[in-house]
Amino acid sequence: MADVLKERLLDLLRSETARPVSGEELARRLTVSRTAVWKRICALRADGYAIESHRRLGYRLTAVPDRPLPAEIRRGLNTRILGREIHHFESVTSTQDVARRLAAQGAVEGTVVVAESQTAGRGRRGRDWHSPPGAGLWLSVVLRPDLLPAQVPLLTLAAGVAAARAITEAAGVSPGLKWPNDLLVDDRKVGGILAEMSGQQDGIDHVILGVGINVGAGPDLFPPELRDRAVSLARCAAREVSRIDLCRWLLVALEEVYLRLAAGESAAVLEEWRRASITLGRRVAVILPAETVVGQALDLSPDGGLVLALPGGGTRTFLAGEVSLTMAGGS
Ligand code: BTX
Repeated sequence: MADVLKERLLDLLRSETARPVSGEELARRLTVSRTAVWKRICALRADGYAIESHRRLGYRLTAVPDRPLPAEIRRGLNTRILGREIHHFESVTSTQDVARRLAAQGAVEGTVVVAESQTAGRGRRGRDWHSPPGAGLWLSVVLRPDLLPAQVPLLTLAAGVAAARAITEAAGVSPGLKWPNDLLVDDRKVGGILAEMSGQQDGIDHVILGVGINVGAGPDLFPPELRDRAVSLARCAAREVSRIDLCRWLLVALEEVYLRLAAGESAAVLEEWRRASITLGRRVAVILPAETVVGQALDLSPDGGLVLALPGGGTRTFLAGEVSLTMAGGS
C-alpha cells in the first residue's frame, strides 16, 4: 500500500530544498503529529533519500536516490493505464512471479512490479536472467489485453519497440531488435522481453509482460559466461543512466504501443520494429527444439512471425524459436 503521508512529506521537502523545515512546521502543514513526521523521515531515509537534520532548524532534502521507487516514477508520468499501481521491492525471486500473484488477486491492468534485484530472474524456456541489485531495470506489468492468444507474439515485438524507444530517450543509444525478444547494442544483449500468458485458447485472462534492461556500470556486472555477450547502458553511453527516467520512458512508450495494438494498428508497430531490426536482411539460423533452419530473414508476418527465405527456394514463417545470427555461417 502506498504511504500517502510519506509521499506528501516528500513533496513538501522537495519544494523546500533551499532551507531546513522544522518538524513542527512539517507536522502543522501535513496536519499530523511530529512523531508521524519523524517516522516518515526514517522511512524516506531507508528508501535512500538523503535528508539532513539540523538541530532546532529541522530537515532538508539533499539527494534523491536513483531507485525506481513508486513516488519517483509517478512524478510527471502521464500514462492512463500503465503505472496506476506501482510496487517496488528490494529483492524478489522474479518480478514475473509477484506480478502474476497480484494479477490472480485481481490487480488492475497496468500494475507495475519493479525490483532492485531478482534471485531467480528468468528469460524464455526456463533460462536465467542475471539481475544483480541496483544494476538494471527489472520490471513486470500486468496486462489484460483484448487479444487472442495467437496475438501474444505481437505484444513481445511491441514491447521491444517500446524498450528501444525508452533506451534511446534515456541513454541516447539506439539498440537493435533481434527477433523475437532481444535488444542488442554492438551485437551484445542490453535487454530482453518476456511475455507470459494466462488464459485459454479462445481468450486471454492476463499477460505478465517482463522487461529487463542492464543499466549499471560496475566492473563485475556480469558473470564470466555473459561478459562477451551482455552489455549495460552505462557502458554503451559512457555515462550514468537514470533508472527512474528509463522506467518512465518505458511506461509511456509501452502504453502507446499497447493502445495501438488494442486499436488494431499493429501494422504501425511492426513497421517500427522493422526499422529498428538487426535481424531482417541477414542470414540467420532459427533454432527449434527438433531442427535448425538456416535462411535469409526476409520480413515479419502480420502476426509477428519471422519470414525466412529458404536456400532451396520458397519461404517459411516461424512464430516461435531462437534466432542465431552467428550459427548461420555468415551475416
Ligand atoms: P532470453 O531467454 O531471450 O535470454 C536469456 C539469456 O540471456 C540467458 O540464457 C543468458 O545467456 C543471457 N542473459 C542472462 N542474463 C542477462 C543479462 N542481464 N544481460 C544480458 N544477457 C543475459 C530474455 O530471455 C528475457 C529476459 C526478461 C527479464 C525480465 S527482468 C523482469 C522480468 N522478471 C523476470 O524474471 N524476467 C523478466
